[in-house]
Amino acid sequence: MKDAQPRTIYLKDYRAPDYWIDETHLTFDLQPDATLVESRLKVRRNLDQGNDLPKLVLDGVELELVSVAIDGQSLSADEYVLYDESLELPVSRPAFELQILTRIKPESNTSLEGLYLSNGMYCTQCEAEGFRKITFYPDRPDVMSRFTTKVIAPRSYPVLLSNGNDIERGELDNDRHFVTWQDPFPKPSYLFALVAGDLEHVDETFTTKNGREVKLQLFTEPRNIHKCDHAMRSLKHSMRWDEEVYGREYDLDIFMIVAVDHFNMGAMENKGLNIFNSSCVLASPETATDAAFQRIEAIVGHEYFHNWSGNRVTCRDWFQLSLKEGFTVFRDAEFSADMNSAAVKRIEDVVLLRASQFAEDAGPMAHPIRPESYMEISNFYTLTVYEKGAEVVRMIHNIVGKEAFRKGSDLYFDRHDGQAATCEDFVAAMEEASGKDLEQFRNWYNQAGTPLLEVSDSFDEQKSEYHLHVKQSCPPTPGQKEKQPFHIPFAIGLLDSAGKDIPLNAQGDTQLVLDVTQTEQTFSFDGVGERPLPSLLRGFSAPVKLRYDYSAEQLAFLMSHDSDGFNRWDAGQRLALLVLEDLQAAYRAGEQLVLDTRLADAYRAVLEADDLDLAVRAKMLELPAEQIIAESSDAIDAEAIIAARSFLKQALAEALEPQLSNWYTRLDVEKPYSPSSADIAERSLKNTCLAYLVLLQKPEYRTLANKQFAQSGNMTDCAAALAALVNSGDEVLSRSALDAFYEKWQEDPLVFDQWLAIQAGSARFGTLQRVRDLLEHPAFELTSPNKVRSVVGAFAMRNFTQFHAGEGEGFDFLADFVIRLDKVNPQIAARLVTPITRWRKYQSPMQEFMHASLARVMAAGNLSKDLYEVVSKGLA
Ligand code: B3K
Ligand code: ZN
Repeated sequence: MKDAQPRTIYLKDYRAPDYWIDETHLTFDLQPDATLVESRLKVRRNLDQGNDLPKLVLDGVELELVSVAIDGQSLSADEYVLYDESLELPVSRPAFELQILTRIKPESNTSLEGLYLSNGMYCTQCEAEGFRKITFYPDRPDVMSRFTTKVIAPRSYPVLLSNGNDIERGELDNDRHFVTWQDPFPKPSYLFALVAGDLEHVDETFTTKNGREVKLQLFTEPRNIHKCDHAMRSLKHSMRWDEEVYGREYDLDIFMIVAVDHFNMGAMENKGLNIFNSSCVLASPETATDAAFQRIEAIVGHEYFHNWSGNRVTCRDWFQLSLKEGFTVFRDAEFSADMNSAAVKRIEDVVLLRASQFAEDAGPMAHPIRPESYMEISNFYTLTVYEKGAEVVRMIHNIVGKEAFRKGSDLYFDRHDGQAATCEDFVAAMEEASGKDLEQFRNWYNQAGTPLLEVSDSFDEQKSEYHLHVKQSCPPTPGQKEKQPFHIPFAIGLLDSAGKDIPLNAQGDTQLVLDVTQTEQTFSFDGVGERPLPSLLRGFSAPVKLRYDYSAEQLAFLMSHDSDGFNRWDAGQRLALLVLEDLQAAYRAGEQLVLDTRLADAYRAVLEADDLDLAVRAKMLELPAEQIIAESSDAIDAEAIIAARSFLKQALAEALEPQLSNWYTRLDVEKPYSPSSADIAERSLKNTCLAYLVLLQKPEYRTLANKQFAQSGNMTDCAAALAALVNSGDEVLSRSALDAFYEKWQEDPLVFDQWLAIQAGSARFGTLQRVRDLLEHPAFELTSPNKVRSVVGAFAMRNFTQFHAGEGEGFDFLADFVIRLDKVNPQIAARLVTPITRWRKYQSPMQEFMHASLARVMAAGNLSKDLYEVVSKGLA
C-alpha cells in the first residue's frame, strides 16, 4: 500500500533527465504468474545537465528484481539501493550498458496498468506510468528511446505483437515460439505495447499519399471477428483525412489494432499497435447502437491522429498532457464533423462540456488544462484536459483562422518531430505562423474555472447605433482566488425583426468574432436601423457561460430564425432552462406545476418546421439533462430539479402527442441498417418521439414500443425501445422485455453491458436495490471496468433521479463500493467517487449526506494514491 499522504509533484520542479536511454532491448518470457522481463539499455549521460555522474534512478513499482548488471558486471545487493518505487544505481562512466532482469505476475494485476491478462490474453497499458510495473526504467515521457522487443510464449498464444515492424520469428524448446519487433521511431516508455493471445485478425492495406503500402490489421478473439468492418473503415477514413486536412502521413509498414475486454479507458495510441477497449472498436448492426458506431469512428480517428499529435511529437512531462490530448480531441471532433452532421457533433460536444466539464471546473479537483501539480497523474485524464483542452485549440483556430492554423500545425510538427514538447511550443508555433499575439490567450493554460460572460445591450435609435456591453469574470478555484481576464473569441450576429442577419461592417459580414480581452468592454455597431436581437456566442466560440437577459419570446424567435444552427438549438436549451427554473420555484413553493405554453409552442414549431435537419430537430426536442440544470443553479436542489424536469417531459408529451406520433409513424419504416448520418438522424428523431410517447401511459404507445423492441433488426431501435419500456413505469412490461433481451444476448458481453446500463440508468427502474441486485448477477465482474461503469457508473453518474433519491442511501452505496473497488482497480475507483466530491454545490440536507459518505471513504484508510487524492481534495 501507498504512503498515507502521497507526494505532490509540481510543474515548477521540472528538470530534464540526467541520463538518456538511446536503445531499449526487451525480452519477455511470458508466464501468467512469473513473466521474466530482461531489459538491456544503452544509457548515456545528459551532458546538458553537467559533467558529473549522479546516481541513475529508475522507476519501478511492484517488481521483483532478479539481477542487475552494468557493462556485463553483476551488481551485488550492496551496490544498489532498492526503494518501494525506485532503484538507485551507481554510475562510473558517461555511457554504459545496463542489464536488468525482473519478474512480474500479469495474472494478479487487476489495476490494468502495466502487463496484465484479459480473458487469457496478455496485454499492456503503459500510459501514464504503467511501464514502471513492467521493468525498472526512467518512466517519463521526455526520455525517448529506440525499442526492440522479443516476445516469447507457449505456442498456444499464436499471436505475439509489439511496436514497430516484425523482424524475426522462430520456434523454441518446450513448445514455445518467439517474435521480435523493432520500432525505428524513438518513443517514450508510455507508448510501449505488447499483446499475446489466440487471436484472429482482419487485414486490409492502405496506400499513403506518397505511395507507401501500409498493412492494416485488426485483432480480436475469434468470436468477435465479424465485428471489425466498421473500425477498419473508420481507420482508412482517418488515415486519408489526416493526409488531406493536416498533411500527415503514416510512417510504419504496419498499423495494428487489438480489441481487449478489460481496459480502463477507451483506447491507447501505442506506436503502431493501438489497444482498444472492445466496446470502442467492435460493432455490428445487431449488437451496437448508432452512438457506438459513431464513438468507434471518433476513437479510431483519435488514436490514429495521435501518431503525429502525441507520438511523433510527444509531451515533455505529464503537465503538458493537453498538448497531445486537447489537440487530438480537436482533430477527432473535426474529423467526426466532416464524416457526419457537423451541427450534431458540435451540440453533443457542448452538452458534454456543460454537463460534466463545467462541473469539474466548479468542483474541488478544478485544474487548468495544464495543471500545476498532481499526486496521481491518472486523475488528470479529465474532461478539462481533453474537452476543454480541445476548446482551447478550437479558440486558437477561431482567432488565427483556418489557413494560419494549418501553417501553425505544420510548423509545430516539423519543428518538434522526434521531440518531447510543451504547450508553450504549440502556442508559439501558432503565434509565429499567424502573426497574431497570443500572449493574453495563454491564460487559458494557467487558469482553472469556467469564465462567465455577462452581456447587456443598448440601442441609440437616433444615431442608429447598437452597443454590446460585455463583462467577464471567473469564479475562484482551489489555489486560484484571483483570475486575470481571458482572451475570449466571442462570435456574434444581429438579427432584424424579420429574423434576417444584419450586416455588421462595411464588408457586409453578418457574423463577427469579437476579441473580448478586458474585464469590461463595449462593442459598437453603427448603421443599425432597428433594435436588433443579438445572437451570442455562435457555434459556442469559447468554453464560457453566457448570461444575457433573453425573454422567452426572444428565445423562441431565435429558435426558428437564427442562421447559426448551433444557436437555434442553444436558444431552445435556454428557453427550456428558463421554464425549468420557474417550475423548480413553483415546486418549492408547493404550487401546482403548469406547462408554459411558450415552450410547448416552440417545440411544436420545431416538430413542424420544414427547414430543420432531422438530427438537429431530434436534439432540439431533448430537454437539458439534469446535470446541466444543476450546473446552472448556485445551490443544487436535486428534488426540485427532478420534479420539474419529469413534469415538463410528461407535459410536453401530452401537448405534442399528435406531432410526435406523426413523426414516429413517418419514420417507422423497415430498411437495412446503415450508420450513415441520414439514417442515424431518422432513428434518432423516431426514438426521441417514442421516448415521449410511452410517457403517456396509453396502451397503443406501449404496443408500439413492444413491437419495435421485438421486431427491429438493429440495436439502436431495439435498445431505444427497451429503454422506453423500462422508463414507461410498467413493471410487468419492463421485466418481460428485459428478460427477453437477456435471453437473447447474455453471451455477448458488450450487449450484456447495455442490458446492465439500461437498468441502472433508468429513472424509474434503476433503483438502488436493483443496482445492488445487478452487482450480484453471476456475469458481473468487479475486475471489468466496462461492467463497473455499466452498473455503478450508470447509476451514480448518469441516473440523477435515482442516485439522489431518498436520504443519501445512494451516496453511502457509492462510498462502500468505491472502498471495495479501490483494492482491485484504483484508477476506476477514483473516477467513480467524483459525484460525492461535489457536495458543496448542493443544498442541505443532500450536502450533509454526500459529505458524510465521502468522509466514510477517507475513514476507511489505506486508500490508493488515486483515490486518496480525489477524496482528500473533495474534503478540503
Ligand atoms: N492516451 C490514452 C489515455 C491513457 C489514460 C491513462 N490513464 C488514450 C487517449 O487519450 O487516446
Ligand atoms: Zn488521446
